[in-house]
Amino acid sequence: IFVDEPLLYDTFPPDFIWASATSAHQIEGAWNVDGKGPSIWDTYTSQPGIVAEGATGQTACNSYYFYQKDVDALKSLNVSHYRFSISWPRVLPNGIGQVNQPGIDYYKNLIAALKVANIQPMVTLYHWDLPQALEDMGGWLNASVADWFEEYARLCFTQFGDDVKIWVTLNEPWITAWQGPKYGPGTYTYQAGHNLILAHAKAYRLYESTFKASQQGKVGIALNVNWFFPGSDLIADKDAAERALQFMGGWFANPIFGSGDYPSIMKLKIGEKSAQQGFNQSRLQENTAEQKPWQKLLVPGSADFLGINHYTSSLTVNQPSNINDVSYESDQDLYSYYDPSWYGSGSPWLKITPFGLRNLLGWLRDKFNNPEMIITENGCSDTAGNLDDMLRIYYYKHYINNVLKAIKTDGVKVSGYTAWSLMDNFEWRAGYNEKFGLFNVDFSSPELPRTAKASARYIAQIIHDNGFRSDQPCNNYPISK
Ligand code: PNW
Repeated sequence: IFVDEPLLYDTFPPDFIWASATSAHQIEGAWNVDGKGPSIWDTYTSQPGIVAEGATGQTACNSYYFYQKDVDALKSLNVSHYRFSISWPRVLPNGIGQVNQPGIDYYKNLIAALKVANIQPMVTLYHWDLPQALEDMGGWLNASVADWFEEYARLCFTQFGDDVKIWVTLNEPWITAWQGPKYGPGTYTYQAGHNLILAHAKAYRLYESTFKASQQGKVGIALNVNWFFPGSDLIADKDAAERALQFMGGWFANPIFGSGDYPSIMKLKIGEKSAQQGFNQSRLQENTAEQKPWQKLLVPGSADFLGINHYTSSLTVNQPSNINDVSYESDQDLYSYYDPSWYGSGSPWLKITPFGLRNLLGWLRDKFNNPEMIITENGCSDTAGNLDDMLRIYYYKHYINNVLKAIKTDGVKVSGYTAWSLMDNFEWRAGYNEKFGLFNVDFSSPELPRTAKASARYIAQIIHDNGFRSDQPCNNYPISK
């Protein structure tokens, strides 16, 4: 299972979506100009000792001013789409209420520049930069957050919906609920998850009722799901790998794309543990009266496509945890690790396991009735940012080929692929040390020039060919200026 089969030389379906991606906080800079309100990441990075080397997103790639450079870079990739995100506090400085016109203008200008380049926008509403004003009111734990998000979504659909035909409501709610601002062990995590699902569903239903007929777009959500191989052939370890998938992907996918409820294994595990731990109801908060309306009406079927952010795999074994440890991790009773033979990357959590993506796509096809899927992120980091990035070419070659096999051999409905990222950028807590770009950004120069890496040329060729030609060696993308 750890060895790649030979490459499949074939093409993707016609009209396949080819994209590259960024997010607002990771590239825009201009964090406090033209009326933008602060986001939780502006606050977070201003505290010492949080982000590597005290890095911030205050300037980043300065795309607020240099967006034309981004469009030029995208053009050279031959992409049909650009996945970017809107900064909620740039258009609504307080999260709700007063609209910031310069923020609206910025995204209108970006969309206009894309139009000139014949590139379609694929727009994420929320890529982690919550307005600080909303965080001050409890953020994703406040029961009103779904209504705040709906108001923000309404503004974006109204302002940009004539030009945007693919919307992603939330990027990786799993991160927001669990890893982002740690909302507390094992209870707040699920409460935030619950509110995130509601927020997504409200935005979807708003689009469906008010905008879809005239704007004719699609609305989905981007879930990050790793692949988990069983660490052995023992039934207990196979069950543990399945459990890991359900806790990571099923948590959000099952309410939206599946039964409408949380995965039964989550209900069972969290329910049992909560009882043993003395809680008077499950920390997952399922089956409460207040939850019923969304289960029945709002959430099931609230997406036109399933966005998948996928990077890596791990091996998983069953491992009962200490019952006194109240946490999302411990609820799963498992242990995950990496096979030492897997190639690494610039990020400790990212091992190069292209075969995992094909397994994951098959699993999602089976669990969620073969939904339309778009790979909304896939990519690889290094720390050097070198232009002759053979590792990234290897990564893209094999991951994209596994997507092709999933479509052509396994009958999975994948309608698009998005490379993360267009350019080196602010990689959250890793600062500028972990570089995912197809384009290098020289952060020491005030002009922040974007320079194509070899992988940019490789991807441009794949997109040009709409797949893999047999006469296409992977070492044929020299650095030329
Ligand atoms: C994504 N995992 O997060 C984010 O959407 C991007 O903003 C980010 O720059 C990119 O990955 C690279 O880190 C991830 O658990 C979160 O494997 C979690 C995982 C992968 C990616």
